[in-house]
Amino acid sequence: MFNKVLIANRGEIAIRIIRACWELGIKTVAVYSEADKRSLHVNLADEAYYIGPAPAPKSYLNIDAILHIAEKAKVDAIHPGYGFLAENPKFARAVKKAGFEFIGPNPNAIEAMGSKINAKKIMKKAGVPLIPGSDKPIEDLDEAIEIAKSIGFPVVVKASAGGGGMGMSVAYNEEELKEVIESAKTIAQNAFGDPTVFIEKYLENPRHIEIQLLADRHGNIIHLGDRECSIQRRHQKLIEEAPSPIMTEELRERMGEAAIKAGKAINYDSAGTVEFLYQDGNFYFLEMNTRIQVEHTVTEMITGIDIVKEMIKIAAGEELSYNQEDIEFKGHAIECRINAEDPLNEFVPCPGKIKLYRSPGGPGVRLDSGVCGGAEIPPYYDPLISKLITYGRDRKEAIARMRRALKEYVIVGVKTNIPFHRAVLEEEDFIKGNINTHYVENKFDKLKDKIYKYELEARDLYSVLSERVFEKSKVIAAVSGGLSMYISQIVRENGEESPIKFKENK
Ligand code: MV4
Repeated sequence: MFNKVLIANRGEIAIRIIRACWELGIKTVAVYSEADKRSLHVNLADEAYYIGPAPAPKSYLNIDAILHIAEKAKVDAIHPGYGFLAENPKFARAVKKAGFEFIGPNPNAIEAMGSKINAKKIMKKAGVPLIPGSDKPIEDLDEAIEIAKSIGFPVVVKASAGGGGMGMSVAYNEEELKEVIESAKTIAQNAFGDPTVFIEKYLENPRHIEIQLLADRHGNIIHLGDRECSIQRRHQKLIEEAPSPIMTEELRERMGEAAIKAGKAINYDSAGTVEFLYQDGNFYFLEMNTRIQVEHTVTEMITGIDIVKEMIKIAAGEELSYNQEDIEFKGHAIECRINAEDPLNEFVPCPGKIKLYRSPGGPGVRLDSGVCGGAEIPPYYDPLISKLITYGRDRKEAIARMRRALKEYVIVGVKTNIPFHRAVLEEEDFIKGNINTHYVENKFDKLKDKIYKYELEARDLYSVLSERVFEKSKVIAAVSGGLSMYISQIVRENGEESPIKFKENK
């Protein structure tokens, strides 16, 4: 096993990896940018080294700077986390070339899944179900029209170098297809430096369901079941759960088998995820993520397996210590991504200083947080503050615990999407499990009022907790928002006479 690991990432995932290392008796090395000098991951790690200015290209994407620290700190391996350099085959190769182990899959597997056309070709050969369409680049318009007619409109034109939703446009007829192809090529060239596009049947109301894989470097591969990831906005996932509300044992077996075929086809050898679109009883390969994912937590809760520890053990050359029959799925888990953003203002990021922080806890609650009170959410990176995960014996209990935990969670100083989550967790179709990838856009008008109500409650808390203003109207607003506990507590601390009478709770 490794003696020391460098974590080439920041925030909650850096902390998640530190925790896995500590449990395995491994020392940890953090790296940080100018913006993260006082971040929690730096504070927690056994050692921490500055790698450059705040913008990611100068720090967390700076391969030379990271390898220089790896040498200086004498680490054995590097974990890339997610985002940044996690799916960059050049980085994985450079890490190995410099003599360190890369805690992730072999670089060829990363590279093979980087091109979406190439991924489709491999999966077709492996017998993984694909969305009808071309597995070749679109050369000219006539060819595209021919394919579109044979699979039927609507169709979608996608960038081969894309992924995660970038460079996708839908056409409902021939005229639209003409316009879309040229613009898709231009967008693909500008965004990825590669104008290659391909065409697929457009599924109008799919669910996004993915399968977690674990594969070792000895040819063993298993799946850890499914996750439902349909609650997203502009390709940013907001809520994930395991299992999917529509999952049956039979469907999980079929999807798991398809995912294992996908993994075997590229000699996969780490934790990875195969994404599927599901519609009308059928599922289709979408893409494969060759990294640890944000939402791995919900799978950990229902399987009892520590996926990050497994990744590290696999990279150290260990064999998987269980096979498929040993994997049991128990209960239900939900994850809410807590972001510093303003849901009522187009979800714009809201970086800033957290003035007051109170984390939820209690039965069935897990909080993977990158912050503590006084922390700064920098404007340079994604605005994820933490991941709140609840577990229950069934979905109903997981939802009840999430609603309760969101109510306990206090973050003062930056706007957060907690009010959004509270609104969704009370919405009828979400509760019924009636969701697809369009849920947030379709339901937003219905959710607005409730988001606003919970924002007001949060705002009252702000005035009560941080300013300690006891203007009568504010206190009454706060009390009506259910905050009398805080007020009475602060009033007592300040030795002041409360402007209103509190009921004695006996
Ligand atoms: C699709 C699709 C419908 N039909 N492909 C978006 C992310 C990118 N990797 C693939 N995506 C989609 N591909 C066909 N043929 C709908 C989406 C899609 C989506 C997929 C997963 C999760 C959220 C999504 C949101 C919008 C569109």
